[in-house]
Amino acid sequence: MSKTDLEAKLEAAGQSHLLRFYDELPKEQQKQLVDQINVFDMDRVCRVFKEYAHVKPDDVSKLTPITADHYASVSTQSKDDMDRYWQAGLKAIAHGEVAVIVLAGGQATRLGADRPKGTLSIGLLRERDSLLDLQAAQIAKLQKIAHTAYPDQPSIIQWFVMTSMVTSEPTEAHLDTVVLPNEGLDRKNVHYFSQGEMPCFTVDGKLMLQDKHRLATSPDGNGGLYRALQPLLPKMSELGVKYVHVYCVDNILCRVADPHFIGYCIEKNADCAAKVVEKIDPFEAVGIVCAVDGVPRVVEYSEITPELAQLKDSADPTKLAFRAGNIANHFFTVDFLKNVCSVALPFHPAHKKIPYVDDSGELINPQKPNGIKMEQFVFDVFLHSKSFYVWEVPRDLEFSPLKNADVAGKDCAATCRQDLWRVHHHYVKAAGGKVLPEDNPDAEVPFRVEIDPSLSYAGEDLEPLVSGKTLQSPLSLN
Ligand code: UD2
Repeated sequence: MSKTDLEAKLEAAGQSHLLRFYDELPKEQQKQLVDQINVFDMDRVCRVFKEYAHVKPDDVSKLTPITADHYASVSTQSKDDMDRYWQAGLKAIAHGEVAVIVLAGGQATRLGADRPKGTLSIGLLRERDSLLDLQAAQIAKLQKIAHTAYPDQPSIIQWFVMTSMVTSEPTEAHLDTVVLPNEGLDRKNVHYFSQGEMPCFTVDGKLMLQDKHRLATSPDGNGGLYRALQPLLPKMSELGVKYVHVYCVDNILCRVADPHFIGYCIEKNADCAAKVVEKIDPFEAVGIVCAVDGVPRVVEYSEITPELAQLKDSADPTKLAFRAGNIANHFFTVDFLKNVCSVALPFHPAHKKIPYVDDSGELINPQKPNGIKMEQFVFDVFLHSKSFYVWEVPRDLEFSPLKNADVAGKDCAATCRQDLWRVHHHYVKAAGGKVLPEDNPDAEVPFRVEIDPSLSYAGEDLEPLVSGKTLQSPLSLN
């Protein structure tokens, strides 16, 4: 596109300011700027801003909790139910019908790390202790469990890794050089793909420059999954995949390809499902899974009103009315994904601090939010579901996300470690073992107990190792 055509295009979109440094740029940078502007469909991104930048408050009068016939809690399932779900999930895994997608494109700004969350060492006893290491080890273990149960079946879980421009290189390098070779996964069953970017906007809708020759952009939200996944759906079908477990890279207690969850969804013939934990704190940073006129949706924590967040259940005032806490852990059938991957999802504005160059060309690092990022949310496809289900799990066993730096004191590497050690200590005790506390006064927690995923996926099969024994913390079972 010639410069004059570009000027006309930007003029029409009210974005001519993007070329204000153009004439002083070296040729190479002029080309970089033009190429980047051309990556975006200027009409689309400006239309997105106009339509979604100023969130209209939800009409919450019509919100209702998910009805009991589409909601199950692990705490109320019989052992037979759980075993039946486990077997159904394991059978699907054995037959190669289950894929997992890890959402790993987030910028992790709250964490302030210089590497993507999934690649960071969490500080566990285990030598390779990134979140992606643990997830790979779980996949390898589940494949082995499935193969033992169904020796004549492939028992391969295809792992799709969604990254973004900012996370793809370090994430893929970490997987290729450290994780896959050491956790026993075959690279050919791992598929990398990158989500899209969206430009950042000032509050009055002007695109921002982060350099004289570069637009300020951000990943387009975890709902960018669908646009990015669409080209991979034929491959998923060719591989025999029918069910997909989508999970966040940042939850250290995530049960990857959870056979209980998948088996429940298969038995209910769900096309779409959400794993939730009971929300206790009205202001916890989780969305709430609910419905409007019977149509499922999630109200995100960044968009819920204080009234709705604090509303008590009239049947039980000790509980929140809307307590199905979304943990961004979802089940989809491939058929459902084929239906929704081409659907235009809404965007959600996030007011953030966005570094930019001012009119003098100086880089400004703002101290308070100065711009808007436009993101799509992965759960905004729920309204297209014809058979939506919710599976509630115990928070203390399955949810401990890495969101913040340790200084925050919650949802950080320290709480992730402590929650994992607490859960694994619980597994050892449940299997009849006893662990003596650390005699080290400086120990972070009195019990550091780690069960390697290669030994046990979710605390099963530990009796032979620990029953009747007294073991000493720090304890690493592998
Ligand atoms: C997400 C959920 C929230 C709750 C919370 C629990 C959404 C929209 N919100 O909020 O309801 O479940 O998690 O921890 O799901 N990601 C991408 N690309 C992006 C942005 C995020 O892959 O463009 C990934 C990110 O790497 C992470 C996950 O999505 O694995 C959640 O992202 P987040 O931490 O930004 O979401 P959060 O905590 O605001």
